[in-house]
Amino acid sequence: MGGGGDITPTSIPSSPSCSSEVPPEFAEYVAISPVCDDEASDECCDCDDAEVEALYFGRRLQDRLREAKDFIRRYKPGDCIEGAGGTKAGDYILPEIATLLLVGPRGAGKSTLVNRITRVFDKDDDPFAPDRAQVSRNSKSYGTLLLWEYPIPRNSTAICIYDTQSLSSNQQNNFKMLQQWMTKGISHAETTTCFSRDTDEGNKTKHIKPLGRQFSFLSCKTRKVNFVIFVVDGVSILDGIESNKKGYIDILHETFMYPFLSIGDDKPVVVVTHGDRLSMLQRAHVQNELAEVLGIPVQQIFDIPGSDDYQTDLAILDMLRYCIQHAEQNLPIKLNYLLEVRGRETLKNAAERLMALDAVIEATIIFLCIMILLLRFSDKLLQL
Ligand SMILES: Nc1nc2c(ncn2[C@@H]2O[C@H](COP(=O)(O)OP(=O)(O)OP(=O)(O)O)[C@@H](O)[C@H]2O)c(=O)[nH]1
Ligand SMILES: [Mg+2]
Repeated sequence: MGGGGDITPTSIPSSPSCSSEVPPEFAEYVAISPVCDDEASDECCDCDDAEVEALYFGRRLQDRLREAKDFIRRYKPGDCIEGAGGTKAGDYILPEIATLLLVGPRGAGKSTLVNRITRVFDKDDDPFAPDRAQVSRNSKSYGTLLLWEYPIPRNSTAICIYDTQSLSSNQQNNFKMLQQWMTKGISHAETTTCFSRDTDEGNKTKHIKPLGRQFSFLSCKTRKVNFVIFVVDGVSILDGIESNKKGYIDILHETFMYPFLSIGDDKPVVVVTHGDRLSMLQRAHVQNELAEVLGIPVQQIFDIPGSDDYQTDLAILDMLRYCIQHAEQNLPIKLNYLLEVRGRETLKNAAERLMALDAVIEATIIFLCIMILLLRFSDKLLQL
């Protein structure tokens, strides 16, 4: 799994003989050992070892998952501020809600990702809750048209993700649209009709405007984007590599490099979706290609398949944690803190200067004393 995930599942289904001790929800990660019989006592030992290993693996995964989920559930803005240089959360301008923005080409899986992220928490809260974001089921549908805020988990007041309309093939429009979102902020149910897809997708724009008006009664808070999640379709990337057609990758590269998408020095996190249509090898290939093209470490790229399993849940939680931690590392510091620090620094500098002056005065006095003593001594010598 990409990013922080380091657990490799076995795809072999578990057998009742060897998985009886393993929590059922982790059965899919359990390695299978041969069934024990009297003639193969050596294999029985292997079976025990494998069982213990599987149990340990399942427990470790369970612990990591619980810890990662708790982190997101308990999080409130300011929690990850490390206090470098003696700073504390109160010294920073904290967002009311940490705001993550999804950016990506058409059909990259942004809305699918919103639903997949939500499901991680719904499993505990409400397993039968319906999906939230509408996915574009086929090429004829318009895709997401409005900026839409989704608290994560559903009832959260600490983290929200914004689903957005897709990037278009017109890079000038993409530039203006993203620059506006990143510099002026974003708000729920906002349309971006001035950057609509009229140039490349004809009269679809007509459908955007009425929708925008429909939701205009909602006056929503404008949020500053705290971190960007760049969503890409792994299958399109692989197609591009294999057919040597660089179009998709070039647009990704150009967009990814827009300076305003970075928060401080941190470029967006990249999520590769593919809906389980790629093999492990192909996924690794796509991840390496992206790391090279975008100039980021593979740890910043999270491979999130469509499958509903615990390892994907962990990748999602790791990705969210990455965003939150990096967002907090770049929060602006309050002016009064700066003034306080500046004031303290100025005082310290003044004190240092005075100390230095003190040393000079001391040296001068000593020098003068020596001179006086020498003069007196020479006086006495002359008198003799
Ligand atoms: N790329 C991708 N598509 C998936 C995945 N899982 C399902 N799909 C299907 O791919 C289509 C596009 O998914 P969406 O999530 O609507 O894509 P989007 O990025 O929100 O697209 P726009 O709203 O048009 O920008 C849908 O038909 C999904 O059902 C996945 O993991 N990756
Ligand atoms: Mg969408």
